[in-house]
Amino acid sequence: MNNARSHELFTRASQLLPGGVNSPVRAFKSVGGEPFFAQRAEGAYLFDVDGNRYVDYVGSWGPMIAGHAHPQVLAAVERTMRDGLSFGVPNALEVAMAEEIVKIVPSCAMVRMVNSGTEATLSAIRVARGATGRSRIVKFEGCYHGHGDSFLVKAGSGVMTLGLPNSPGVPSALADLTLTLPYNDFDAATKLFDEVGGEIAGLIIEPIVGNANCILPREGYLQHLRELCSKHGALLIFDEVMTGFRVALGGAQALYGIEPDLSTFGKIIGGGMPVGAYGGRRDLMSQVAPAGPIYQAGTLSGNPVAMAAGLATLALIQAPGFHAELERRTHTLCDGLEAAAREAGVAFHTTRAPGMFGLYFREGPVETFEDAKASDTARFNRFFHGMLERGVYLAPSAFEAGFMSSAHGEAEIALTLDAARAAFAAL
Ligand code: KE4
Repeated sequence: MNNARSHELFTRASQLLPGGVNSPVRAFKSVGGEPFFAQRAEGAYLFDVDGNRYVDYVGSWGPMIAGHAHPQVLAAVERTMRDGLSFGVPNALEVAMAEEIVKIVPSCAMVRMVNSGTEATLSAIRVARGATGRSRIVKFEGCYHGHGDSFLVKAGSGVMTLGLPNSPGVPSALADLTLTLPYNDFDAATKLFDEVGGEIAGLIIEPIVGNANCILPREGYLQHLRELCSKHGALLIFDEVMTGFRVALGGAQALYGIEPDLSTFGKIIGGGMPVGAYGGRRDLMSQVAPAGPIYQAGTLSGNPVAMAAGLATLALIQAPGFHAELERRTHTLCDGLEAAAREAGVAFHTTRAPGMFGLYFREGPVETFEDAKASDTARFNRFFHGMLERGVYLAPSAFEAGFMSSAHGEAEIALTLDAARAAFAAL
C-alpha cells in the first residue's frame, strides 16, 4: 500500500505537533506503524492522501452516524455559514438545538452547549459538586470522560480506592477526590457508598463502556447505581458523549430505562463540528451561570455552524427505523466477523450495542475491564493492520469501540467480511 504522502506529512507533523497529532489515539502508537492522513471522506469511506480507500469503522470517533459528508449536513452548514461563522450573541439555532435535546432526552429539562465532550463532563461534575456541596466523585476503571484533571485518575490502592494521578500535571490533592470502582461490580459499589456515600457529589459512568473496548452493563447494574446514588444523595451522571443518540435515539438511558440526574453529550450533536453539551434536572441546571452561581462559559459555545451540522444530523437519525436498522447492521457485521474467526480457528468475541461494537481476541463473555484486558492485543494489532491493508479501518487500539453508520450498507459489510476472512487466516 502506497503511503508516501502520509509518511511525508507525518514526518513534518512529528516536528510540530506532540506525537504528530492533535489527539493521541490518532498516532497509531498502540497498534504500531504510522497513521494515514485523510484527504476526504464520504459515506462509509475515508480516502487518504495517497489515494487509498477504507471502509471507516471509526467515523471520527462517533459523530458520523449518518456517514461522512452527508449532503443534508453539508447543505445545512453551507446555508448557515453564509450568514456568519460566529456571533458571540445568542442565535436561534442554539434554541433549536436545546429544544431537540430536551425533546429527545426527557431527563434533560435544561441543557448548556459547550465545545467538546471534555468540557461537558468537567462542567457536569462542577454542577454536581456545586449543587451538593460535596467534593468526591466516583468514576470507573476503564471509563474515559475526556481529559479533565478529575478524570485522569487511576484506581488507587486500599479499600477506598483513592484516586492516583495517571497523568503528570494532575495534583494528587485533586486526584484524591476521585474514587474509582470496577465496572459491573455490584458489591464494590455498595461497599464504597456504605463507607463514604455521604461525601459523594456525583458518580459518572459511561452507561455502555466505549473506551475500554466495548463493555455492556450487566442486567440491573445501572439501576443498582441509580438506587445507590438516590439513597446517599449523590448525583448520577451518565456520560453519553459516545452512546447518546447512537445506541437509541434517547441514548443508553432510553435503552435501559434509567433516569440520570445529569447527562453529558458530544459527537453526534455536532455532526462532525466541535460540540458538547451537558444537561439534566431543572433544579440543578438552573444553578449554572448566569442563572445561578456555578460558573461555566465558552466563546464558541452554541456556534451556529456547529448547531446547524448537529441539527441536520439529529434530523437524519430521527427517520423512522433508523436505529433499528443500525442495530441490525451492527449484528450482521459482528456475526460475520465471529463466523470468519471460527473458520480460521481464531479465538474471537464481539460485544454489540446498536451502532457500536467491541472486538476481542479471546473467548467471551467480556463483562469487566479485567476481561477486556485479557484479550490478545498483539493479535488485535496484527488483525488491525491486516484489515487496513485490505481497505478496512478499525479503531487503532484494542481498547476502543467500533462505530457503524447508516452509510455502512451490504456492500461495505461484504467487503469488510472478505477482508476479515483473509486477515484472520493470515494471523
Ligand atoms: P472530547 O473532549 O474528545 O470531545 O470528548 C471526551 C469524551 C468524553 N466522554 C466519552 C464517553 C468519550 O468517549 C469521549 C471521547 N472519546 C474518544 C474516543 N475514545 C475521542 C477520541 C480522541 O480522544 O481523539
